[in-house]
Amino acid sequence: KEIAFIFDLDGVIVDTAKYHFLAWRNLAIQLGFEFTEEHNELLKGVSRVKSLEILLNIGKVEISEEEKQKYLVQKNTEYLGFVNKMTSDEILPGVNDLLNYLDANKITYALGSASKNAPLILEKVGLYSRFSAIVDGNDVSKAKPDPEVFLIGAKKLEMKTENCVVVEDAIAGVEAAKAANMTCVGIGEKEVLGHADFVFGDMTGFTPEFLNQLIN
Ligand code: G16
Ligand code: MG
Repeated sequence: KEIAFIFDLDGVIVDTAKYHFLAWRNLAIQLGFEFTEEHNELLKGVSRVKSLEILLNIGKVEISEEEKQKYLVQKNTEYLGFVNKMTSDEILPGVNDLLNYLDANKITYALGSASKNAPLILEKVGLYSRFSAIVDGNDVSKAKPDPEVFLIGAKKLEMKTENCVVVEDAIAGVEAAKAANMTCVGIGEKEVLGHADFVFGDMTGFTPEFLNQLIN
């Protein structure tokens, strides 16, 4: 049957979570509290604005709207410093093989990311032109776990939702994919991404055997 893929970005194509972490942690230090890798888990797949809210909650810090805007710009500027140094070396293991397989089998794919920096990141790692469609944080009004990002992706690919396969590393993303009536492959731990239809530890889980099973 005809299928299409919709990929999340952070945690699936590249590991930008480590750069988000460094930038958020510096902001927390500046505001006088500790921000751990464990805290950072709460921000995965979550929008920038919502991430700041969660971070401020962790530090029990209350600030004005104006200051929030200032810190959002500051965090993103620092984050972009890391992004601008990214190269194709940062594409996660298994991704290139999978995209090559999809191209060879004429299976289209889109990006469905919460990040407003998604096009820049894809450009940096040399994958931008390979995607048939890109849906990012600038295109959606409702963040994951709302299915909007993946529904727009399916529309752009001109595919029925039930024929779309979403690849996601975040709980909110898996929920969004299932709410969109799509097949979901989780990348991470089974205990965490239990609602996904399949879960692999990393992107090398997409073996030719598994892909054949999905297509047929
Ligand atoms: C990514 C990250 C999130 C980040 C969000 C917004 O989402 O997982 O941690 O907060 O994008 O990023 P930005 O500040 O660049 O707009 P995804 O959906 O690609 O995993
Ligand atoms: Mg992600």
